Amino acid sequence: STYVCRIQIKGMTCTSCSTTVESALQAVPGVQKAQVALATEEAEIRYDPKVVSYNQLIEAVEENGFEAILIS
Ligand code: 9UX
Repeated sequence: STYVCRIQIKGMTCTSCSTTVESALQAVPGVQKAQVALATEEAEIRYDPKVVSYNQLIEAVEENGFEAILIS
């Protein structure tokens, strides 16, 4: 199955930041697709909720030094 969630990410200041976060999210088992937009400070993530929870997605962002807030 697939859920889609959006996360607000604080602290990204360059495209290297957003690429780091995007790669980290894509590396989490259960994530099918992750797109991070620097301009809007948002990530859109498609994931299998049987494999990964959105709390784990937030942890993956915060492990890289950014603040993550679930928005939908
Ligand atoms: Mo860009 Mo982000 O030089 O922590 S990688 S500011």
